[in-house]
This record gives sequence, structure tokens and C-alpha cells, in this order.
Amino acid sequence: MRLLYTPNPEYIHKVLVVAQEAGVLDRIEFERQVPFAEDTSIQHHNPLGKVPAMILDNGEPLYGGLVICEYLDSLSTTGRRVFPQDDSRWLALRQMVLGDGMFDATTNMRVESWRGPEAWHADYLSRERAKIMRCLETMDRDAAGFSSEDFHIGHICFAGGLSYLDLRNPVRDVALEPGDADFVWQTRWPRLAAWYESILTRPSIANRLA
Ligand SMILES: N[C@@H](CCC(=O)N[C@@H](CS)C(=O)NCC(=O)O)C(=O)O
Repeated sequence: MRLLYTPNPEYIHKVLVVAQEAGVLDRIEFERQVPFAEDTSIQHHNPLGKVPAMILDNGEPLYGGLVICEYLDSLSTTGRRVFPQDDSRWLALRQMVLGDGMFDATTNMRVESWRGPEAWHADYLSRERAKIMRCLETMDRDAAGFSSEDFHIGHICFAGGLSYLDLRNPVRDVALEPGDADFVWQTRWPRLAAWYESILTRPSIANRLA
């Protein structure tokens, strides 16, 4: 199978973490694609023009990062599943959407900020900023219930979203509200930050590939 993605070891790619947890990393051929580059061909496989996208061994495309994650998990050779199949599934999936949704809001804020301040849609930026803040608040509350044995797709998406926010930090760069120019999420949500620090040592998370 072939994975179209944008390599960047500076943040945590959820699909790569799941592939490692499932023991299927060596079955994947990697293809670098940059969605906003002129020469990208992602749209031939994914009409949405987004990475990650995957071409399965039978030639069928699969897209949506979370769908690719669930597919890779279904191939697991390790006896471990990061998509729980029991009643804990719904909390894990809700947390998956929360972490991934924060990633999306961070991307939206960053892409809008490319226009330059004179062309910004301040109301749009403000809406995306508020989503990031509410997600962090909710993730911090959720982190209070995490135990060191737990590891599922929700944790992977929290780690992916937080690492991306660390890398891009559009809240700081756009600086809409007082205090945003120094925005560091770890200062405001130390409990979430402590959990994040602990998860960074897990081999599938520590090994950033790319
Ligand atoms: N949460 C989504 C994120 C996908 C996503 O937004 N990827 C960005 C990475 S920059 C992209 O390809 N954007 C291109 C576009 O929106 O046209 C997923 O996992 O599928």
C-alpha cells in the first residue's frame, strides 16, 4: 500500500503512529506530496486534495486520516488495537475527533493567516481560535481521567494535534487577543502538558520517521 503524505518529523503524524502500533509500517511505501504545491497530484487519488491519502494494494484509494488509521489498525499483527472494540470505543472516538478537530482548526487559522493581516477575515480567525481554546480546555479535563496503561486512537490524536499546535502556533502568530503574542498552551494547561510529555516517550510516538 502507498501512503501520500507530507513528511515532517517536527510533529506527530497519527497515521504513522497507528502503522507502528499495528506492526505494518514495513508494508507501506511512502510518497511525498505537498497539498498546496503547484505540482501536487493528490487530487488524482483524493478529490478533496488532502493528505494523508492511501492507495491500497488492490488499487483502491482511501482518504480521511481517521479512516486510514482505522484501516491500518484493522491489519494489526501485534495483537494490539488502538481502536477499542468494546464499550470504551465511544470515549476513544470522541477524543479522536477532539484532537483531530483541534489539528484542523489550527490548520485553518494558519492557512487564513497566509493572506497577510490586511486581508484577514478576523471573524473567521476568531472562530477558529475559539475552537482551539475550547478543545484544549476539554483535552485538559479529559487528561485528568487518563491512566498510564491507556493508549488508544484518542491519545494518538491528542498528541498529533498538540504537536502540530506547538509547531505552528497560529494563535501566537495572529495574536488576536491580549496575551496571545506569548501564547504557550503548556503554561495555561499544565495537566495536559504533563500527560503530553509522558506520551512522548512511547516508541511509536518518539519515532518520528519522515
Ligand atoms: N484531519 C484531516 C486533516 C487533513 C488535512 O487537512 N490535511 C491538510 C494538510 S496541510 C491538507 O492536505 N490540506 C489541503 C487542503 O485543505 O486543500 C485528516 O486527517 O484527514
